[in-house]
Amino acid sequence: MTAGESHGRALIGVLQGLPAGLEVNIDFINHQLWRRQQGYGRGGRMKIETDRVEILSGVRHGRTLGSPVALMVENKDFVNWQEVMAVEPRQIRDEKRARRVTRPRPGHADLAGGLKYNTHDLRDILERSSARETTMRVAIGALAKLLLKEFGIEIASHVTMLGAIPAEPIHDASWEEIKAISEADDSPLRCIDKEAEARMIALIDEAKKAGDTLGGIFEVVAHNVPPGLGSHTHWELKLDGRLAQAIMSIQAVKAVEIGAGTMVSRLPGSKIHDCVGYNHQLRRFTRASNRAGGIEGGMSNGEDIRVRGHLKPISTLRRPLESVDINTKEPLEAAFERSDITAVGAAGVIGEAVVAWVLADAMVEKFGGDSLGEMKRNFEGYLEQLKNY
Ligand code: EPS
Repeated sequence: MTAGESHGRALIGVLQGLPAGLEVNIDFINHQLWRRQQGYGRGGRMKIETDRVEILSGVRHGRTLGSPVALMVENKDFVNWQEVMAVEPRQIRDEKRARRVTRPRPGHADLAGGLKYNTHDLRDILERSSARETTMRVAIGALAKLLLKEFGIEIASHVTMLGAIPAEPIHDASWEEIKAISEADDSPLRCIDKEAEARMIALIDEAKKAGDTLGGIFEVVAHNVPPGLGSHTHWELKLDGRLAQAIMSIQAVKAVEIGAGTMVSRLPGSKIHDCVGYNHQLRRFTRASNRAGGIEGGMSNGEDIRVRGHLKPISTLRRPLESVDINTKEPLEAAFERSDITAVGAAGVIGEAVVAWVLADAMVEKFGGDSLGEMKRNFEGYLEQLKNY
């Protein structure tokens, strides 16, 4: 569960279900928060915020207790918004200082939310629909990553497209290449193809000049995932369905692909399915390719899980689009205060966090246990079962 408004006092998260005894490295969580704030094309807000997590419960002497973990990240910008975001009844008489929003941005939650929640100040909607909320999902995802690491599972991401500029090769990048670029903290967009990245940066600069915004595609890869997470037995247990929901829930994502994704409808079966082999030395099944993206029948199959999110351009444009004032119904340009040009670089880090959450959830579901030691015993027993299969 997460809570918090973009310019409110803080972002809050409560995470239930971690086993007791997991080592919690706060520097690791803060580093994930820092990674989310990077990426060429972010706006002025990122200069104000330096996100740092505070753990309020569920951890003692550096380890989880098995009780709910409560987390908080303060919004530094809150000091500039105390009146506008006050919990107390409205005190502001001056309409300008109240900073009401009445001109919905096409593409944003503003109008649909205003209609649904019956509010004539669209700030009531934008404050929570803002992608600022993903800060807490990254903090929680960092804890999920720490749990997964205990089982050798790693997660990385990279940018595969910005605007209409693709990185080559999109489908062939190896785990080692993706991990290296994902951990390259000085990389402006975490794109493996440096030539394409230079053109992406030039495109962002052009969009900035034009008062426009850009979308793109990020890919998240989970490595060393055991086969058998998720289940074919019921629709809501399917791992691909759970991952798709998690990725789609990231602000501005309009499409999700797994493995070969949209290619699967174009090619015959002989060109899509991953032929099965067996490595006698390692006592494990192998695949000649990974177009399934590590998932078959709603279950992990032991190959890398590869999932991509397609982002639309950010809906806050410095050169605003046509809209209508919700009170007067007169045509007026949409509202603009401040915006990023693109958040594709950050979205990959958020994608890692939500994938980590889904996988950690599936791991706890399969291997259970109140303590990390118990969960590990269950996991090792399962690995034995796989070897003897
Ligand atoms: C956002 C608008 C911008 C972004 C924000 C998401 O914030 P502001 O309105 O304060 O300029 O910077 O993203 C973050 C604050 C963040 O931490 O990612 C929006 O409307 O979604």
